[in-house]
Amino acid sequence: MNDEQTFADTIAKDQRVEPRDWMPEAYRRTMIRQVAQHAHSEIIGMQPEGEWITRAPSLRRKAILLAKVQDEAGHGLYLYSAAETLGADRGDLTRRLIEGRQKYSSIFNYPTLSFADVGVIGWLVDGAAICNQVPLCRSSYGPYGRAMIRICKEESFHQRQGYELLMTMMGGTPAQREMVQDAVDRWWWPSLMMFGPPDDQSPNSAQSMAWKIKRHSNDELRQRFVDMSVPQAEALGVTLPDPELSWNAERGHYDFGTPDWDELKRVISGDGPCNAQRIAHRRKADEDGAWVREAAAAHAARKAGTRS
Ligand code: FAQ
Repeated sequence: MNDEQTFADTIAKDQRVEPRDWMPEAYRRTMIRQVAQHAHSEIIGMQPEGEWITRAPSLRRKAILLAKVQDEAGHGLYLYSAAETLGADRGDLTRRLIEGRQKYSSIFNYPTLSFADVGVIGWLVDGAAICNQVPLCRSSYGPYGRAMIRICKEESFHQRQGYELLMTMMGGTPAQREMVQDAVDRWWWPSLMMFGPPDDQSPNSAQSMAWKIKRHSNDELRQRFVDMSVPQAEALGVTLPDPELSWNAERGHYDFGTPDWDELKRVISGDGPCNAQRIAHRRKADEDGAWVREAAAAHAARKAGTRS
C-alpha cells in the first residue's frame, strides 16, 4: 500500500492517525487550524471569568473559580502541545492569534456583567463545549482525541459547578434570581453560536467529517445542546429567551428559533463587544512574559553547551 492508501485505510477502519504517520497536507493544515483555534479559545476563555476571581462572593467560590480558570490554562497548553506534534510552532501560533490571523471561539467576546455570568458560563458555555467535544474524543488524529478525553472530564466538573452556583442563586433573593435570568438572556444565543454556522454555510464540515475529525455536523450538535438544556432550565426555574422553543413530538426534539447569524459573522470577524479588549490583554500578557521565555531559552542553550 502507498502512503495515501494507508491513510485512507486508517480512516476507514476508525483507527488513529499518529504524528509519525504520513498524512495529506490538507489534513495536517485542517488539524492545525482546528487545534490552534481550540487552544486559543481556552486561553482567551480565561479572561471573561478571570475578571471575577478578585470579586468572588466567598472564599469557596473563589477557590472553585481559580481552579476552573487554571484548568482552562492547562487545556490551552495541552492543545498547543497537540498542535506541535503536527509541526506547528507555539510562538508562531500565538503571533497569529494576536495579529488576528487565527480565530478563537466567538463566545469569549461577550462581557461578564455579574457573578451570575460565572454560573451561566459554567452551565451553558461549558455545556456547549462538552456537547461539541465528547464526539471529538473519537477524532481521527490521535493526540487531539486523547487530549479531549481529559479535557471533557474537567469540563464536566466546570459545568456542574456552574449549575450548582445557579441553583444556589435561584434559591436566594428575588434580586439574585433576576441576575440569573438576565445572564441566561444574554448568554443563550451566543452559546448556540458556539457550534458554528448552519450546516449549509459551513465550508469545512464535509471534508472534516469525511476525515472523521468531526463526527457530527454543527446543526446536529446544536440540536443536541438545546434538547439537553431545556429540562435543565426548567429544573433551575429560568426561562430560555426563545419564544419559538417548543417540543416537537414528531421529530422527538425541541424546535427552536434561528440565531442571529449576522451577529456571529460580525463577532468572528473581530467586531464583537470585547474582541479588542481580549486581544489587547493577550498581547500584553505575551509581551510581559517575553523575558521568561528568553531566560528559559538562554538557560537551555547554556545547559546544552555544558553537556557537549
Ligand atoms: N467562533 O466550516 P465551519 C472552550 C469559524 S470551548 C469563532 O463550520 P469547522 C472551553 C471556523 O473556524 C470553545 N469561529 O468550521 C471553555 C471557520 O473559520 P476558518 C472552543 C467560528 O472548523 C469553556 C468558519 O467559521 N471549542 O474553549 C465559530 O468545521 C468555558 C466556518 O465554520 C473548539 O474550538 C465560532 N463559534 O467547525 C473555555 C472545539 N464557528 O477556520 C473557557 C473544536 C465557526 O475556516 C470557558 N472546534 N467558526 O477560518 C470545532 O469543533 C470546530 O472547529 C467548530 C467549527 C465547530 C467550532
